[in-house]
Amino acid sequence: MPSRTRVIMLVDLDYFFAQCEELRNPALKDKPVVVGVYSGRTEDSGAVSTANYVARKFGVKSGLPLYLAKKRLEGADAVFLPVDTAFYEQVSNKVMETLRGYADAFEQVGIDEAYLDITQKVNGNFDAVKDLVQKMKSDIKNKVGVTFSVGVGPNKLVAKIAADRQKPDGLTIVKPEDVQRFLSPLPVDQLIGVGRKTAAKMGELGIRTIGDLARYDVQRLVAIFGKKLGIYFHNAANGIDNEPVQEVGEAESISRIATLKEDTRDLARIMEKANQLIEEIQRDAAQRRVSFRQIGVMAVMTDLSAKSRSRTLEAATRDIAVLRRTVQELFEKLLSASQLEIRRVGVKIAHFSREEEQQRLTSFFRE
Ligand code: DCP
Ligand code: CA
Ligand code: CA
Repeated sequence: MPSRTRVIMLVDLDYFFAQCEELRNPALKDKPVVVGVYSGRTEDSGAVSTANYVARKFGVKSGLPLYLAKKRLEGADAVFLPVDTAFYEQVSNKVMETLRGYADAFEQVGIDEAYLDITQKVNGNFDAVKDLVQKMKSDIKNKVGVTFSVGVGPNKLVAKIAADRQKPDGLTIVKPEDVQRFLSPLPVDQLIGVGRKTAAKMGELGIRTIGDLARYDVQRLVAIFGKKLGIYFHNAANGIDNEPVQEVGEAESISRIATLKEDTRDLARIMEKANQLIEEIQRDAAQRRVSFRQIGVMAVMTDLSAKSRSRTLEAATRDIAVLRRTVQELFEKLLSASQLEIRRVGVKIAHFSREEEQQRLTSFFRE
C-alpha cells in the first residue's frame, strides 16, 4: 500500500477533573480548585489528582501531597474536592461521543484523551485543520461546556507531543515538513517510553534532546537498549510512527454511584444500595456483551473524603454472584480501615473482554 500522508490529532481535555468540578459549580472558576485522592489516614493525607490553572500558579500540581497543596494555597480561598470518577466519566463520554463525529477513525486513550484520524475529513490538507479544530472547540463548548488542547501532526507520536505545547485551550499544528524542526530541540524525555532512568542513561551518552537521539548511531542504540527499544528510539526521534488510530471498542469501565439514605457503617444497608448498583452495572455489561476482570468499590465518607478498594480476578467473569460477593468483601475491608460512616457508595467493573473472545462460558448471570 502506498503510504499516504495522514493527518492525526490528539485531543487532551484541560485540567480535566478540576474542569469537571467547575462545570457543575461555575462559582469555583476564579478560585484555586484542587481535586485530591484522600487516603483517609489523617484529614490531609493523600495526593493531588489535578488542579485548575489558578491553583497551578501557586505551584500545585498532580501528585503533590495534599498537605503541601494546602500550605501553598493558604489564604487563597482555595477549594479542595474529592475525586468523583463517575461524574468525570459522564462528562468524558459526552465529549468523546461528539469528537467521534469529527473523525474518520477514533481511539480513546484514558478518560481525557483521544486520537482522531482526520485525513479524509480535511482531504489530507494541513491548512484546513485550523478551521476544523475551531469548529470542534465551539461545538464541544456549547454541548458539554469544556475546553481542550489539540496537537496535530502526521502521526500519533507527533500529535501527542504537539498537544502538550500549548495549554489550556491550545492548538499546535506540526506539518510533515516541520516535524524534524519541531522535535529536534525538545528534551528527550518528551518521547513516550523515555522515563527518568532512560533519560539519565541517554544523558551519559551525550543525548539530551530528541535531535541528539535522532542523530545517534542506531546500531549503538540497539547495542545499548536492545533491538526493539533501540529501533523504536531511533524512529521516534526521527518523527517516524506508523501506528494506526484504532477504535478501542469498549469504554474502559462501567461504574455507578449513589447516596445512602443516611450515613452508616452497617454492611447490610451498604450492600442493599450496592446491590441496586450491581444490577444496573450488570445490565450495562450484558448490553455491551463484556466480561470483566476487575471489581472495585468506592465510598465517600461523612467527612467527604473518598476511599476505594479493588481486586483483579484470576479470570474474566460475568457472574453476578462473584460480583456481589467481591463487592461485599471490598466494603468490609474498606470499613475496617476507617472509623467513619459512609455517605455515598460506588461500584465499578473494568478490564473488559468481549464475550466472543472467551472460551466456552462457564458462568452466566443468575437472577
Ligand atoms: N490524574 C490523576 N493523577 C495524576 C495525573 C492525572 O488522578 N498523577 C487525573 C486527573 C487529571 C486527569 O487524570 O485531571 C488527566 O490527566 P492529565 O495529565 O491530562 O492532566 P489534566 O487534564 O489535569 O491537566 P492538563 O490541562 O495539563 O491536561
Ligand atoms: Ca488533560
Ligand atoms: Ca491527559
